[in-house]
Amino acid sequence: MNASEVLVKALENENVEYIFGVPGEENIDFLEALRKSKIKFILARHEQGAGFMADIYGRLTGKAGVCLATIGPGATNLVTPLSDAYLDRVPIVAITGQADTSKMHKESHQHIDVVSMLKPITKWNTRISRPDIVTEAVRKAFKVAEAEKPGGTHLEFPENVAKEECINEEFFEIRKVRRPAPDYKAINQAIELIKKAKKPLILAGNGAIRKRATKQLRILLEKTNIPVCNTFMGKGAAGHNYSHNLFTIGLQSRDHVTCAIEESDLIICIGYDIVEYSPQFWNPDGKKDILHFDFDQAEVDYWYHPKVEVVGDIASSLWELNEKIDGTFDKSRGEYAGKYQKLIHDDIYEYANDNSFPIKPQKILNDVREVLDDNDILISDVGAHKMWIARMYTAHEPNTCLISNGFATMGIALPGGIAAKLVYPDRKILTISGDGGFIMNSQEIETALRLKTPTVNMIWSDGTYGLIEWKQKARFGHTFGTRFGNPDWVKMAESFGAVGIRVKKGDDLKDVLKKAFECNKPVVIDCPVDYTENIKLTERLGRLVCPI
Ligand SMILES: Cc1ncc(C[n+]2csc(CCOP(=O)(O)OP(=O)(O)O)c2C)c(N)n1
Repeated sequence: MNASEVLVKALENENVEYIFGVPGEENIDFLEALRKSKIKFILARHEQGAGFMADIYGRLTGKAGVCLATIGPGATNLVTPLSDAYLDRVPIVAITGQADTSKMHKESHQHIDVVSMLKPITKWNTRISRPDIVTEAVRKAFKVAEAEKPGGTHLEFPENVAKEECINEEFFEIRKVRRPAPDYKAINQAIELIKKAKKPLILAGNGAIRKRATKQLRILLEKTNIPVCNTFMGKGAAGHNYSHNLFTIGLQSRDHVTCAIEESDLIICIGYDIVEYSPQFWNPDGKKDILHFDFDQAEVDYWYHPKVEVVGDIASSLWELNEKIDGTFDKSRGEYAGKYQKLIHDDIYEYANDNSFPIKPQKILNDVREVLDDNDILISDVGAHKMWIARMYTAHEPNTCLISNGFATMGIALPGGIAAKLVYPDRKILTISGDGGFIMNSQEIETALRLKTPTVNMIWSDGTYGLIEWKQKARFGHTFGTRFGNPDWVKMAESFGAVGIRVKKGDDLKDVLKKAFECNKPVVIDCPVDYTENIKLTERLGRLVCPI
């Protein structure tokens, strides 16, 4: 076999199902080997689209999503998805072509130093400089990408190496590595802190929905009745019906859930990543008692200085905690959260029957929630709509509301939806984007059509970069540099061969959504949104007096 064939076999050995990518001259040997493989090559229309597909695949499966690009401009287009994987802790492996190794010491067509370029945004990367290191490099790329905390890795595959004969065709047996369990002293200290607290509160982050942590978290909640809130990326960690669920924290302004934090005397952070939402917002004087459960030690941060750190596999840590918490635990200590839960609940359903047009964000999300089942998947893009989705959309299960919130990149939703449909063909997949973010990767509508992945893609159209206007209005009282024109979304969808639907009335949306999911084709829904609600929310929350 040549090195390309060995690389493909090594990827098969890792149980890779899909490679998302855009080819180039420098990887035609690899493609030729891939042609004969059972791995499906998903041709994307932009490397960024391919990278985001790999990203959502990684989030949903816990297995590294694989993306492919060529030398130079192909590789640079992967910078955004790899950065997203880096800060959102998503396992992906990127493979890029490269010039002949005999040309790397001098100026050469399309050659830039891609390994150096991607180093700061990957957990590990290397050049496959000789055919006989392929199998080791591939095993390491997957092992590192999938280990906690997950992230991206990158393999550069120069075109001359790709054709060379390979003498090493030994493939690794994939062996599971157990994650370390926590130190028993740390668990005992954690129990002491929890027992002493009068008003404990759990903050569940991104790590609380990975590696089976959710199951143990839910047992803990049942045993203790401790109130829980989650970050954008921790949505679904606690069930919607949990009696002390305070839902999502993360809008930077004051909110009902931050009042609960203010009242609480112990914040139990589970898989919380400060990259997602700075502790400065919820612990402004740095005085809160914090208990940290995570795969890694806590970052050093003035506003996040835990009293105790329980470091190790989160599911094991919570399991140990659950084993040691007995029937004497006073379950009434969560009752203080009831008043906040009512306020949050009232907010979520305030406009459930509002038929005004353009439609209020709250009403859109009520309708979406009614149409989607518990296990269906909503993927959010980034913008004002993301803030509303995070605050108002109630997720019942982990990984059913996906939000890029560490890197927070626009353009992820539409390509991400395609990957979600490949992973879960029987679930309804809805993406919601702003009109700014949607157009950034709208070329992937063609990919969805070609693959026959019938996702429904809703655009909240307002002709502006809504989130930026929201921030400008709050800070300066006016807007600048944010307005743009839109194509006719319905005609655009139709020109691709997809279905385009425009929402025309406030009471139309539920039917439109139901019809869209029955089409069995990719659908684009143009939904005019009433973003006057944005600044109203900021002002209302600004006036909020905590009922402590
Ligand atoms: C790739 C990228 N570019 C720029 C930004 C900064 N940004 C964050 S939200 C936003 C506006 C999004 O506008 P739109 O997609 O129309 O959604 P809306 O806010 O109107 O809901 C911008 C420009 C970003 N997060 N990602």
